[in-house]
Amino acid sequence: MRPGPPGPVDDPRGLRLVPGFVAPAERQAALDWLRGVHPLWEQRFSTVRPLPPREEQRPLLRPVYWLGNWQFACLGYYHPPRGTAERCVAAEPFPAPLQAWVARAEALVRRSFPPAHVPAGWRLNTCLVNLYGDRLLPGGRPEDRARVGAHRDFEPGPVASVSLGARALIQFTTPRGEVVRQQWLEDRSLQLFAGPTWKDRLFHRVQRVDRKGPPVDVPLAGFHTRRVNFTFRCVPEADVLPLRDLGPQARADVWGYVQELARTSTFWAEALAAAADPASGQGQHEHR
Ligand SMILES: O=C(O)CCC(=O)C(=O)O
Repeated sequence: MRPGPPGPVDDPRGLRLVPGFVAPAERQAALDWLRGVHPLWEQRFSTVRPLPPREEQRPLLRPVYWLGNWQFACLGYYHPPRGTAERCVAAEPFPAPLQAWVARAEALVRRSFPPAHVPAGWRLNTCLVNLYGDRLLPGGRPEDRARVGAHRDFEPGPVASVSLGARALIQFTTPRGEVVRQQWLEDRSLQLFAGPTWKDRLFHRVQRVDRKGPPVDVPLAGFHTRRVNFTFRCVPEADVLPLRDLGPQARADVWGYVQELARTSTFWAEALAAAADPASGQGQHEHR
């Protein structure tokens, strides 16, 4: 495969780009919702146990927010077949504007791709909200953080990715790093990818995000956002645990983050209270 031109792509083997998928009023409603939550700037590894060999602690490139279940970086993300236990912590449900996208995206997936690409029980029950932009260094100098390295998404079945704000250049690459397709993800677009070629064999990465584009007004301390991406995936329900059911190690790893979330989220405040309740027999960990 050779690099393709930027622009709409329809490949029945598992790639579909839908410009204008999000209506302007939905865009506004999604950004209004985002302004009311508290994205986290996670550390890549646990802050309460030794680092893995040859790794250095580092913050993620960007603030994130998860819905459906939260895959804390320090728990190692969802990575079947072996990395499924204690990776996904039950999180807030999707707000109304995102529910509407999910219903339409699921229907489009079933219309666009072969049934073999859609596992039994597949539904988009998980969303990673990525904020792309500049970290503001002391003195206000911006440091561009708007990229994602090459990776695969390991959740089973198709992935649906909604973009708001400045356009991003996404590239699909072979395991050896050759670019086989690149395309711009514009404001209000949807990208679907699925199947053995586009989702399972190829990697994808965000190479850069334009400096100019339709603004996304999401005020965050120390960060200037110019693009928001909502990546919807499917995690089997059996692999999603309420906070209170995490074992002591995983609970200690995420406790500080959950305390931070609980300051502005009723869902997380209740999860924290349920997990900290001595009647649950698990006690409380204060460590951050
Ligand atoms: O921002 C994007 O368009 C892609 C995000 C992504 O690759 C991911 O969240 O796994």
